[in-house]
Amino acid sequence: MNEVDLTVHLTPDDIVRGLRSDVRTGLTAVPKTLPPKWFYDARGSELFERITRLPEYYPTRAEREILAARSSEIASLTGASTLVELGSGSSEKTRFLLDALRDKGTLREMVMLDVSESALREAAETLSAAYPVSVHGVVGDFTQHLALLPGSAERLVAFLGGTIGNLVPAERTKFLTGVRDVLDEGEWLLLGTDLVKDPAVLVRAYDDAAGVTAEFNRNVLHVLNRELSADFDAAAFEHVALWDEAQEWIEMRLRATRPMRAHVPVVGLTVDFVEGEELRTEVSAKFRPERVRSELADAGFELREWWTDRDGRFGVSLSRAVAR
Ligand code: SAH
Ligand code: AVI
Repeated sequence: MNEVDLTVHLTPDDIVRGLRSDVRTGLTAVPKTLPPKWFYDARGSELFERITRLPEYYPTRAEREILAARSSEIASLTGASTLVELGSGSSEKTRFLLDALRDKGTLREMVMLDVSESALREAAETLSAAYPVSVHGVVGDFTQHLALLPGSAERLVAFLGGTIGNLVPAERTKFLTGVRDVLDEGEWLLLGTDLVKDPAVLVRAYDDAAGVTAEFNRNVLHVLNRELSADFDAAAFEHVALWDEAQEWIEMRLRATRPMRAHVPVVGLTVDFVEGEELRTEVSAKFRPERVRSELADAGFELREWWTDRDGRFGVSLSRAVAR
């Protein structure tokens, strides 16, 4: 096995500090909100992996179909020697890219960044055992730590799964500009984006019959209870997934089924919910191809290829960093 080196830009202390700050801001706001990155402790990462195998959750299968069909073309076009994956999770689909880059003979190193240390360690060890390249795992936040990523030209940054949709538009602009800033002209971005479609299909994907997404959603409250000694009664919140037609995003919320008071002693906060009150935990934006192209262009990327799965549910774009 090649060596796995792990760099930690988010220590457990940093994580608790960040969580405290987001809780203070989000749970005193009207309406209440929490950022989705707090879903992903070890249990949340496992629940997400279960989501990817649900019959209703098509994005993972659709993106896998595209990567299986196009990775060899991606390897030929980019000739990348460093593959950088952001929000890498299990990096399961990434193997198509790694296989193709290895077969081309260009691949030298893999850098993977995720906020979830457990998911990152497991994936880094698996990839390191399977590929003859150096694997660098970075525990970090892709909205904060892009400038600290290792890796040398020619780089291909992959941001898969549709995770860009979990950022609101202003965050997306900042994120894409941040990625552009760390790349040299001519380097590459491979971006997975879920596409606008029949709202019934979308809502089913975020409200599955087995209740796995509901458990994933409630997991954020378990994280608050553990990390901040809070006392949320997670079972008393019901999972809500709705389609926001105007914003073209799915919104996940947790709805209080009765009046509740929760304490978050670590931040000295008492949080009251009236019956039916909702806490927004995630947006998952769905895209039209023109929007992907224009957001990329605004950040300094030129779209070179656009692929969808056979059913047109999911899009993967390959774009190149250009002069700004
Ligand atoms: N790319 C994988 C996983 C998607 S799930 C796939 O396509 O299946 C989203 C991943 O992003 C999770 O592993 C989660 O831990 C990570 N993540 C979420 N917010 C993050 C952030 N702000 N910084 C870094 N990683 C983040
Ligand atoms: C990681 N991200 C792209 C997933 C999504 O579809 O927005 C997270 C998720 N939320 C509910 N199900 C899956």
